[in-house]
Order: sequence, then structure tokens, then C-alpha cells
Amino acid sequence: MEHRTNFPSTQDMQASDAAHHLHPFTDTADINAKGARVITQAEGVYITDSEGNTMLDAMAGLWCVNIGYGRKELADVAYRQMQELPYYNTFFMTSHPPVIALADQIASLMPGDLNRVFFSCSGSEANDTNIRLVRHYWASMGKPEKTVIISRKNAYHGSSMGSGSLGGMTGMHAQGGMPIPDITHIDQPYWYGEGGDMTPEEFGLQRARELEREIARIGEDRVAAFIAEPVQGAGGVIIPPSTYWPEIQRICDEHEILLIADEVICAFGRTGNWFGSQTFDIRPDIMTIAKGLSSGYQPIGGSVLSEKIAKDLDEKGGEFAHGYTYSGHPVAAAVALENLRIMQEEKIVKNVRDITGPYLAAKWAALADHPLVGEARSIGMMGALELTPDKSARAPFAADAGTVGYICREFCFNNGLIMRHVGDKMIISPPLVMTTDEIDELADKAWKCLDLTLAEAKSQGLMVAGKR
Ligand code: PXG
Repeated sequence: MEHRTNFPSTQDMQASDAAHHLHPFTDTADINAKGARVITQAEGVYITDSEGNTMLDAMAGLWCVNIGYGRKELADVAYRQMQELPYYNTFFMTSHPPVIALADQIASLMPGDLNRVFFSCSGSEANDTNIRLVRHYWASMGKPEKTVIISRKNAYHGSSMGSGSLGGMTGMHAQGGMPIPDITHIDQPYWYGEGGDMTPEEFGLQRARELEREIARIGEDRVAAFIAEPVQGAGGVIIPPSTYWPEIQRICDEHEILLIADEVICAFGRTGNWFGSQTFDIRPDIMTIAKGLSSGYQPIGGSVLSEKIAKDLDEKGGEFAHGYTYSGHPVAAAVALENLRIMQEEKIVKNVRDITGPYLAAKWAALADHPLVGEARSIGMMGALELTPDKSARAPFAADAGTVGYICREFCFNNGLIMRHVGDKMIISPPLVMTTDEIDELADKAWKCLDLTLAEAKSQGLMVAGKR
């Protein structure tokens, strides 16, 4: 496709950006001094900036462009829908064809009896919906005192007051009065960083049983729900030990609490099945979805309720006094529907499960041979590298967390690879359509950037182990 090239100069765009645009999760002084990298176009798994540099996008934007960039079918559907019905709401007894078809399609893909969708425009909104929904649910069931939601440290569930409170990011909680009341956080199943001398299996059980202790501490009659990502994404692609989810599921089954699986990242193929809940055999009462639902082409998310919860609410819930102007937006719904159609037609999830996922797993695991890498883990099409000054001890760096990760991230950017750092973990979440050749390119570039990072870390005296 021919792309537009008549943008203002990079310098002019950077100056306007600095003057008028406040960026999410960005140090303003830093970006204003250095200038934003301006991304102007993208095709397949590559993005291009205003200076003409092309980079392999191993993050699929922000874990979302699962189908890859430049799919004309999605643009065509949006164009047609905008002409036919650009907007109508789903409040006050109305609906429209795209949202009806999309809810039906989501329900048919969902595991178990997850069957009813409440739409939002993002994962944050969907999780805010979940907070209100589970509290409304228990109040409707005659148990208004069940309001506490248990979450986990280092979880990411969004950035609004509600979803940011559900999340367990201490840096976020330090700003703006979070968490809101009645949300608590248990420890995460992060074996590499916190497992000590335990085997991953022992550690997984121990961390899962914290949920049972937390329910007992708070009192079951006060607990509404437990929320967790099948694999923690933004926290650093933390893949739980095999014992973790079965034990969590047992605890949820044995107690009167709802289980919310936040699949904003895991859903729609990321872990090699349609849903992370299938990969880990989780039976959620509510699932949060967003990102991959539209491959990021339109902002859309949702909360998917089990048939039981939905039926109970039909009978006893009355009006749920909640909704967003753009809940089930027709253009977003039409685009999501087309995205799901292409995913099915091109067997993208099966391809991840049988071909590219295993291929990435082998290539990624080989990066553990690099002297800077303490662990290389992956599942489906997501992975993490733990950078360390001492492989044998799983040691962190003595320098501030993220110092070496940041150096590596910058080398990646400057060598044609988008890989993110979370502290001193390097993480990837490439488009699900990435080919084996492109995975080779990803692994080669990652190795080269690790070499550059190691040399730089040595020259700055950073290869010194610190304490956990
Ligand atoms: N839940 C999960 C599991 C997520 O990963 C959200 C909810 C919130 O979704 P919205 O659409 O409101 O952003 C997310 C989003 C990162 C990063 O740096 C991760 C996310 C968003 C932005 C940055 O890894 N995840």
C-alpha cells in the first residue's frame, strides 16, 4: 500500500508534541528533552518512524495488534459501517446489528458457560465494570457486605481509579489516592524472582494458598471476587508454575467467591489457545477482554459473564446503573467481528499453537545461553528474558532495577527491534501472524542487542550482583 509521506518534519512534530501532548506512562521532562519517536506507518509486523527507520515490532503495539498491521479488510469494514450507522447507543432498550453479531460470536468462542457480554472501550473500563458488577451481583443476591476484591501484587488491570486499584503496581498506587477501599493484594507466583530455594511446583502451591489465607483473614462473607491474569503481562510475562492455577481454581470452587480472569492480554490466541483460561484450565465466572478482540484497530473491550451470573442478574439484579456512551460502538464492533472472522479463516490460533509458538519457544529458550540471561521463558507468543549479572544465582543487579533493562531497550530501538523492558526483564508479545523467518530475525536481533548491552553494562561497571 502507498503510504502518505507529507508529514511535517520530525523536529516540528516533536516540538508540537512536547508543547501540547501529555503522554501516558512517560516522564514529561525526559520526552520533551529527547523528542518523541514518531511512528508514521506500519505493515505486517514492522513499524516505520518519521525518519524512515523500520523496526520489527515484537510488542504488537501494546500487546494488541495480533493480526498484524495493514489489514485492509478491517479498514473496509470500518468505512462501510461509518456510512451505514456510524453511531448508536446500546442504552435504554436499543441495540444494533454489529453489536448483536459480535456478542453472539464472542459467546460462541468462549470456553465454559461464559455467555453474556457487557461492552466497554478498553480493558480499564471493563475492569471498572467488573468491580461494580460483582458488588451489584452480591447485593442483588442479598449479600451487600460481600464487597472485597482480592487481587495480586504486580498485577496490571488498567489505569483508571478502579482498575488501577485492582492492579498491584506500587508506583501507580503512590499517585492519586489508590487503591480505593475494599481491594487487597496477595503475592504473585513469580518463581524466578521470589521462589528462593523452592521448586517452582512447591512455590506455585504456596502462592496459590495465600488466596485461601486471605479469604480467611477477611472473612468469606466479605469477599466478592478474586481477579488475576492467567499470565501476568505488564508485570513481566510471569508464567505461573504448573501447580498454581489448579490450586486457585480449587480454592475458588470451595468458597463462595467469583473468579475474574483478566484476559485482556491472553485472550484471542496469545497463549496458543483462544483463551488463557483454556491453556491453564481456569473456569472463570467473568472474563475481561480487550486488545486482541479488535487487534487494536478499534478501542473495544468487555466483561463476559457466565450464564449463571447473567441469569441470576436477570432474575434479581434489576437495572444495572452503569454504561459507557461507546459501549458496543458499531464501528468498533464491526471491526472486531471482521478481526475474529479473519482469525478463524486463517487459523491464526492453531498456527500459534502448532507452528509459530513452538518455534518461538525453541528460539527464545536458546537466548538463555547468553551470558546476560538468567532465564528465557515463553508461552504461545509471549516471552521474557531475565537479565542478570550472575546466572547461577538468579541474582538481580546491584544498580537500581531497570538500569540495565533500559540500556537494552535503547539498543533494541536503535537496532530495529521493539522489545520492552520491565525492570531488568526484557519482554515480547509479537503479532500472532509473525512468521518463522521473522522469529529468526527477532531472535538474531535480540542476541545482538544482548551483546551490546553486556558490553555497555561491563564498561559502566554494572555487572555487579545485588540482593533480592
Ligand atoms: N488488563 C490487563 C491484563 C492489561 O494488560 C488492561 C487490563 C487495561 O487495558 P486498557 O485497554 O485500559 O489499557 C491491560 C493493559 C505495558 C502496558 O506497558 C500494558 C497494558 C496497557 C498499557 C501498557 O505492558 N495492558
